[in-house]
Amino acid sequence: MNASADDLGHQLAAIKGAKLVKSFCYTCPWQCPTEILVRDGKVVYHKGNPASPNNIGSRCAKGMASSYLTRDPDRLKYPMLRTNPKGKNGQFKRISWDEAFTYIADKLTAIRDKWGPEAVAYTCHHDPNTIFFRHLLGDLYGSPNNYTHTSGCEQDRRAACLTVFGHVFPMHDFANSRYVILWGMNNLGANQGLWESRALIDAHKGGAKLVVVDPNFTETAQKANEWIPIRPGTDGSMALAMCSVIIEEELFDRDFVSRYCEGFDGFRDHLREKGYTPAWAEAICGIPANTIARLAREFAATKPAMSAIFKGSGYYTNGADAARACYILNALCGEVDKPGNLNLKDWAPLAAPVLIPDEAKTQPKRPPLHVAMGYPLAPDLPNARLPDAVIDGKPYPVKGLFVQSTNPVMSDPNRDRVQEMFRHLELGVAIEIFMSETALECDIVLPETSFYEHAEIRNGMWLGPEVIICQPAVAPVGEAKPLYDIVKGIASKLGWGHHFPYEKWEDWGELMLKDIPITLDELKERGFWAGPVRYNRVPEGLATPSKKVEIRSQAYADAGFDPYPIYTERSVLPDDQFPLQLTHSKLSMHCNIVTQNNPYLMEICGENWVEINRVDAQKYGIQDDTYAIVESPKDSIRIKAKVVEGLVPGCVSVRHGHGFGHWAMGSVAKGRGAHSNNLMESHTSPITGANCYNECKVRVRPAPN
Ligand SMILES: Nc1nc2c(c(=O)[nH]1)N[C@H]1C(S)=C(S)[C@@H](COP(=O)(O)OP(=O)(O)OC[C@H]3O[C@@H](n4cnc5c(=O)[nH]c(N)nc54)[C@H](O)[C@@H]3O)O[C@H]1N2
Ligand SMILES: Nc1nc2c(c(=O)[nH]1)N[C@H]1C(S)=C(S)[C@@H](COP(=O)(O)OP(=O)(O)OC[C@H]3O[C@@H](n4cnc5c(=O)[nH]c(N)nc54)[C@H](O)[C@@H]3O)O[C@H]1N2
Ligand code: SF4
Ligand SMILES: [Mo]
Repeated sequence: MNASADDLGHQLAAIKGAKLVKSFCYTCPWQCPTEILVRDGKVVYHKGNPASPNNIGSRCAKGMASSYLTRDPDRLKYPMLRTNPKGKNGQFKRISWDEAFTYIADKLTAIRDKWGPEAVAYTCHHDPNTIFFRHLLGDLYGSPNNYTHTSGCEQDRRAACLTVFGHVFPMHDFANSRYVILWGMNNLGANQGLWESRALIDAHKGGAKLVVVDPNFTETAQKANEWIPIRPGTDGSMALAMCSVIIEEELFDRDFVSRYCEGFDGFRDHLREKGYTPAWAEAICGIPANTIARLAREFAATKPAMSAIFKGSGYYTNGADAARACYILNALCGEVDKPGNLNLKDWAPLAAPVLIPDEAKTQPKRPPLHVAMGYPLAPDLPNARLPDAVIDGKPYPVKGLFVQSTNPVMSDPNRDRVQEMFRHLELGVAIEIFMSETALECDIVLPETSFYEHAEIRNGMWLGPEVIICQPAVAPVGEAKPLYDIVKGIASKLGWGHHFPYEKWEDWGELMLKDIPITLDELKERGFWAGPVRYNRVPEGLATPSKKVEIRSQAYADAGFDPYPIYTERSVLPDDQFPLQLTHSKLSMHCNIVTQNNPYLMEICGENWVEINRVDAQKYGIQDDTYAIVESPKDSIRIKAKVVEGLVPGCVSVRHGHGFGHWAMGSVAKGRGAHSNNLMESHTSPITGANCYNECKVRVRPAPN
């Protein structure tokens, strides 16, 4: 802990005559602990919490610009009810919260009576306080369909990590690593934890080798020792070939694989039978066989090492096994959960904020949607298949949908189909801070408070177990309510109000901390609780079915897939008509589609763009910094083009975040940039149900003036 830096917050508060509130940022999902200075009900300053090991006082530009949320005139202020028929852009009238709760409760009752509780689903991205909805819709109402957004994000990696290591979200102990391979992970552009970005830079400066496998010369690739410009959707071939080199040249950790891994011998035979050699992979991924073999040897010889993946290869239908192969590389070399490896972090044992007795719970009669849809290995709802349930009743009808902090009309593939989905609902509820494109498709829109206005207690995303707290720093905008009060309001109308007995947030806050060695008052004062960082959990037994690292997965076999990772070709390949592969990446100055109404960030980055290699640009007549038409068999967009050297020829990369012309979120965002998610169809990974945004072929031409 840095005591003098910690005092700075208090000193500043004293100077400014302000109140200091320890909280966290939720502009992106990595939740940096913060210190907010408030005077006369306004945020006058905010910074990272320097005592927290999570971000060590750092914040990024997106976080620093975020307090604009508390004064953005475009924020939703009142509950709104739709007044015009669906199929058109929604028109809404202001209603009271009481009317909103009654409306939702009546619809929920009608849907349950006619279709059963399984016909209501809940999805969110950021999951602030979602746990309250799980108690209401899951425990009491009886819907098994309480989901987050993972199929749009790291679904393949998550499924792979659960399968191989029995862990849902590993941390990256870059600080102690000597050799890091990042497969399509751009930590220095699309930051994940800021402590991870720092540790990656420090380790690299200290001599650790950094290899970035990515079709794009990303911010992280630019800092790396080696950039491996892989062809899109082919990582599985390269990773499997590296596994083969490590096994055939006997570079693996014999003791580790024999003690702690399931299926090593079978994997060796599998690689031989399939012929997964570097020469075979070269023809697929475009990386020379001797480079693949050299990287495999270096990786096996350097300790500690880490092969890490997030979602770079996850936007293709073959991404699931690519992620498994990337993780198995670690297992072969005995590089699991030791210092410098992927860390199978401990979670803080937070308790439930409300206590629902078993006799009050309703058991669903149908399996959760992802299982009924045929994706038993999916860690989360296959979002691109949700329209099938709503529009076509497959695998069973869904009639009610809550979307909280998620904007699937903008974020899921095939916008047409997502919009169509909302038009078939009997109850569409958006819980939002803006009148988003998705909110415009709903029946009822509820204004939620932002993370500056409500409380939350949750696990942090740091190496050790960590509890972080968000505290209300300023008054809600308009009549916006926190989720815990929205849930309580709906529950009361359904006769379940007594299960949500809290009068103030501290009442449930105390309950959540019952197994954590810190009181609520101490947590409010410090802003976080951090437990010890642990390593070497493999010998204790993992949370996989065999308790071992699973190179061979029986769960895969049971679901009808190969128990070992295989390479299959992705689904949509460029052709004469549409010769380019569409790929996506994030913008460093924005987070997804959350920040485009922020005038400070828009001044730095006012629109998104498509990157194209110089060779392709010349071929198709595209000039740097001019507008181009990117066209797929399904739709086309007009977007600013950037001509670059560092992108694998034959593909284009759209920076995701802006667009949809009449973008609904607010006056600053409106009409700026282009939205690419209607270019693709609703492709889904057959194993994990991941959204496959990059299964799309396109052509480009200069845009007419
Ligand atoms: N600044 C900023 N930070 C963010 C976000 C943001 O929008 N902006 N979003 C947050 C969120 S929700 C997330 S999930 C994370 C995302 O963090 P990252 O996953 O690191 O971010 P992306 O830019 O989506 O990176 C995907 C990369 O995969 C590459 N890629 C595409 N196809 C392939 C392939 O076939 N193989 C390989 N190896 N690479 C491929 C792309 O070129 C791109 O560089 O960032 C978080 N942080
Ligand atoms: N083409 C393409 N598509 C992508 C991606 C890509 O790289 N390319 N990235 C994918 C990834 S990694 C992800 S994670 C998903 C994310 O997609 P989504 O699940 O849609 O999540 P976000 O984009 O983070 O935010 C969605 C909404 O949350 C609202 N919001 C922000 N803060 C709050 C709050 O405190 N409360 C409430 N109620 N609402 C709030 C914002 O107004 C916004 O409308 O998109 C995916 N879609
Ligand atoms: S990394 Fe994410 S949570 Fe941290 S300051 Fe930036 S936007 Fe906020
Ligand atoms: Mo994400």
